Amino acid sequence: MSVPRLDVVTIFPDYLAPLDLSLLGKARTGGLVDLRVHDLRAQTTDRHRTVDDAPFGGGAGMVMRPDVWERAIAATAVDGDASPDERELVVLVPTPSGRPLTQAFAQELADELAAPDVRAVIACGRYEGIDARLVPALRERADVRRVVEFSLGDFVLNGGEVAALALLEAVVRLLPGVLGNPDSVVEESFTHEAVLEYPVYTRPADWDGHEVPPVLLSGDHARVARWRREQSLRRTVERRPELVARLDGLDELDVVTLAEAGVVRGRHGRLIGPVTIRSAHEGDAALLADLAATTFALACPAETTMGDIRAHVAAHLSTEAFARHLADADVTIVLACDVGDVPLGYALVRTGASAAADDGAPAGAGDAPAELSKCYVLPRAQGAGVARALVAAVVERASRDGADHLWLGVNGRNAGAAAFYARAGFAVVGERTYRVGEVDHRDHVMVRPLPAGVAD
Ligand code: JB8
Repeated sequence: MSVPRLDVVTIFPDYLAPLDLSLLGKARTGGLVDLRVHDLRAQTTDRHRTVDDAPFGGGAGMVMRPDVWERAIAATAVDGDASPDERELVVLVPTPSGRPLTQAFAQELADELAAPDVRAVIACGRYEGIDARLVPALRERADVRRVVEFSLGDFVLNGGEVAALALLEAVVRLLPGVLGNPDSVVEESFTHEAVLEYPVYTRPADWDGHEVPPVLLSGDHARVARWRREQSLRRTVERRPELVARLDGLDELDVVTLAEAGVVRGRHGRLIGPVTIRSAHEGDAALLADLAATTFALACPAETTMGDIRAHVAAHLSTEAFARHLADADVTIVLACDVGDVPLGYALVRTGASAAADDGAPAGAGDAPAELSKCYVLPRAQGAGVARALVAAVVERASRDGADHLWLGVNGRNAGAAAFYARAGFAVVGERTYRVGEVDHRDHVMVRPLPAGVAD
């Protein structure tokens, strides 16, 4: 019977001494894993045992030689054993430019290594890294199954040894028979879905006045489970908001917990948030043109032709048009973005003379108009309060700029949008014509008063 096998090649074998300790040490002495460490320099051929050389093209530091590395990786198969190890190789190369190490990848490797025909070699570089020809050359070898360059995260180590230790610890504990209690694996962060773990406590219940949350002393298992779930979700929103969009299998209580933490569901059930509202800046013209073309097309009545939509987009929603808006002191654009700064919607408001001069500006609504010229949200983020947040941001900015009322035109066929604006405090005061390409559309004109602005 073959035992899962992993070899580490390094110029600092002593760096991997911790592999003798704790769970990994026990797994090795218990025969659950065959873990071997090799000195790269054993494969050098010169008197000085050289593993590196100067970089072609110049620059700081030294680069590891590919020939020594290839010999060292191949030599792991004939490491003092009676017969060479014929298993296919998964070569793992720690590098800051590799793909981030995840629980899913650790599990994939553990599954692969539990099979009898695969083994792994971890190639720990130092200096400026290994000659870039090594990885593609390894991929061409018949005994190499795959090569994965991986990273622990967005920080830089002095070499791959610590990353190798981390990977080994993550993988070996998942190998069959290594952990006494496989339940503890199943319950952990990242195993099923990407939520962070809840906080844990032990005795004393009152430690110098620092008390354990009372629910944990209640003995009510359902309440304890609920509280832990809430803590997991809240932590995830706060510390790893980028994981939130991937959550699924949420129950109603989860949805309430998330809403309290600022995360809501969009119309298609996607989780949205935390959404940030920011003023658009000069660099956003192209992004705005993209967003505007998509949202405008989707907001047109169904019979609007592609030709008319294209003509309107080219004339009014180009990158150049948005660049002009962004440079115009009378125009304010606010963007709603998700945690990755990916735009979800935008609003454009005009103040000053151009807001009063626009076709359709209502008479008699006040002295200082602001026009909500555009307010659009991508379908996937609709129903999540994003438009409400955009209107609130526009109201705040227009009042600060001294406007006393906000008006807009909304397509007469778009009852949903008109109802939304009614909920946001707008009332219909008239009609106007709005030309899209070659076609005149009837718009409702709506107005709402603005609160007196707070001058800064
Ligand atoms: C030279 O930060 B790291 C890392 C850094 C390294 C090498 C390998 C990995 C080799 N510097 O993951």
